[in-house]
Amino acid sequence: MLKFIRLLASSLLTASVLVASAAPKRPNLLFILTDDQRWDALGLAGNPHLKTPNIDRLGKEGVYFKNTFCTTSLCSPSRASILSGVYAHAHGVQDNFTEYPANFRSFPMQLQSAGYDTAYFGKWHMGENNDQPRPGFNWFVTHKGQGKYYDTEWNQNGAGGKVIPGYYTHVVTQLAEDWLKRDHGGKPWLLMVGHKAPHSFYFPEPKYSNSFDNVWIPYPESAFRLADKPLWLQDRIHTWHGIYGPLFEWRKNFPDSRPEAVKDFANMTRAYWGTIRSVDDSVGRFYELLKERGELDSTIIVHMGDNGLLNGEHGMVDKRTMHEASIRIPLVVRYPGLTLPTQSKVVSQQVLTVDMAPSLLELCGAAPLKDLHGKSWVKLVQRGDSAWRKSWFYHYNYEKQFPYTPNVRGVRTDTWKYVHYPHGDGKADRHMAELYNMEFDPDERHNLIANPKYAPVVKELQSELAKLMKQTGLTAATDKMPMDEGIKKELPDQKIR
Ligand SMILES: [Ca+2]
Repeated sequence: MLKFIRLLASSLLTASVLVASAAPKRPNLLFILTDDQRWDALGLAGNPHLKTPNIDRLGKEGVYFKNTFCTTSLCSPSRASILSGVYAHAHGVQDNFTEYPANFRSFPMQLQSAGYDTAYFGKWHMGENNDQPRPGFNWFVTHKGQGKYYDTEWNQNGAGGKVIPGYYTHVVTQLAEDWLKRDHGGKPWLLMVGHKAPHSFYFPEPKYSNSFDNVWIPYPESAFRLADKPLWLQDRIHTWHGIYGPLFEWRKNFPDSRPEAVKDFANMTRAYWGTIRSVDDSVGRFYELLKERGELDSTIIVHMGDNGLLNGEHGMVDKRTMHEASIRIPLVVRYPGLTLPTQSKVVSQQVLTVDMAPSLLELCGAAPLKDLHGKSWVKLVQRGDSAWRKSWFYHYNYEKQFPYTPNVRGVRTDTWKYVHYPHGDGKADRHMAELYNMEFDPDERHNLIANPKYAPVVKELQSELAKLMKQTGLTAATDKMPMDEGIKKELPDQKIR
């Protein structure tokens, strides 16, 4: 008996030592954010032409969230939602010219308070002409405005602007790597890298300039199926954000609806993909560096896009609308503390930009932020979550400077999407709404809104939309939006394109 007790005590001791030694050290976090990368501009998503082996590897050794969406498809609002975990009306960044509010909580601020060494490198894109350090980061390297694919003027931690020659993607990677190699004083670190790529105007580096020359790229079929769509889509087709417009300066003479004009569209798409190849190389560099440093498995690596991009779908380019290509984004996460590299996962549930802050804080063991609109997906990934969302709402506000998209309010469930376009005066909508069955019609070919058979579905979705908006504090009285001044032909100001 005594022997048994001794044995038991010794095995308990061994177990407790094991637990102690296995107590997880707080992970590092490398967050790679691309600008305007479509969900399918990714090998893992099945793109037949664009190969992204390094980003794919993160997904194959981690989690690929195949149905990830942004809640407002516009750079700054979406970035602010990723940082804060709340919708655009709550953080207040509702266009591309608004600064992230200085005292508004974010996951980097939370990690900094928890003792992380934090740094940001690259395109910040909240506050157009400000290249100064922002709260939440011990080291902050950025530039004014959009930055340039070549020879951007960088401001390193507020020291003043200085041009660093070279291709943006490689420069930002080098700067970030240099910081990563520093002594972090035994602290875990957060490194955020904000790429310019693949944002317009598209300039691939020379070695990728001709990668897709032999790929035939027609307008998508949906570009010409506008008969059952709201009329504003037809109005948009010849504008800055339409397929017959200037195509981010690929087309010098416009509008151009001749069949030959598709050549400009193809070249634009090839250049867009080309810029992503360099991003993929950068992801590979980070992976190798972490491996060399013995930090690969103690680092959460996130690769994510800030919003989607229409590439001819429904006759449109750019984003902002609630159509799939505009709202769906790539997201892969590699971290052995989440899933073992030998047991990769594909998550099909709908995940949102606002879920990132709570999820990452949970993985880092940091205090959660309060009153978030997003939800941590850690349980969903590890054990499944029967309470996971089956619906969410999307919103976008009409911009005077980019008058090519109306006000948008919509709801997406696992099966349906309903989108309507309020005028902004509180009165009845003047644009036709849209209704799609996402299960049978993922490409949104058939707008079912006019079919009386679906009237009960529409009613249900309208009430779901109101319910979801109310959960974030938006009601008919509080949901402020500008007046829809219509789709206009004029080009946006040269300085803000
Ligand atoms: Ca963007």
